[in-house]
Amino acid sequence: MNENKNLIFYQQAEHYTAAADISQFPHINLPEVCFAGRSNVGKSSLINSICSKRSLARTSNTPGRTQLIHFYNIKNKLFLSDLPGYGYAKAPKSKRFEWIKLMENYFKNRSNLSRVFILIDARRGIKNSDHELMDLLNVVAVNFQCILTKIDKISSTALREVTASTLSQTEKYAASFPEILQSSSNKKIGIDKIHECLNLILNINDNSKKE
Ligand SMILES: Nc1nc2c(ncn2[C@@H]2O[C@H](COP(=O)(O)OP(=O)(O)OP(=O)(O)O)[C@@H](O)[C@H]2O)c(=O)[nH]1
Ligand SMILES: [Mg+2]
Repeated sequence: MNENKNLIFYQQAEHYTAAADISQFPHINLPEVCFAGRSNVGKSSLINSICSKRSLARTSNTPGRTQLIHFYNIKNKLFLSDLPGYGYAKAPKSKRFEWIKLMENYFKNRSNLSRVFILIDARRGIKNSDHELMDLLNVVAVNFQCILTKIDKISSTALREVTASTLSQTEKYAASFPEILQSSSNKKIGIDKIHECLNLILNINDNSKKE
């Protein structure tokens, strides 16, 4: 698909439902990818950029804004899900426990999940809480790929360094993808590359249905 076709396709994303627990997860037989990461890393903004819709997913300056799992349906072909952020130091313990339970249920029960995108703030790099998620994904054998976000905020040298360090810290995980993506939702950088990754996931699923 060329980028124009991508834009037309991804723009047709619609909010499908939001889930506070496993009983509210939608039962669908479509490939799904999710966007995970620390609070405020830019998950909801990236979903808006991918779908070139300004306010499809709610974004905020306040960390921990997205507390439910939000599901987005793209033309009954692909689901995107926006996960609540983790690693917010001021979150009460009870909230953190709820988050862990929700995530475990999500990753263990979404058999249609094709890939987890773990968003990492390019200015900060990988944190312990990201490693905790990677450990969990490794155990449940769900593939993940890192996307460095907010790259408009750093120099090209710093971007090279954080990309290399992210790669070297994720290589040890069997479930990790060896390519680190980079994005800026503000400057619309890296979105076409993410479209191509999503298209590949769609094609793989289409072909496996034909076989
Ligand atoms: N400079 C810059 N700021 C960004 C970018 N992406 C997001 N932001 C800002 O970062 C803040 C958080 O963005 P969100 O998309 O709400 O982050 P989130 O990961 O969904 O946050 P939670 O739902 O709280 O976990 C907002 O103020 C955004 O405007 C980016 O690419 N560049
Ligand atoms: Mg959010």
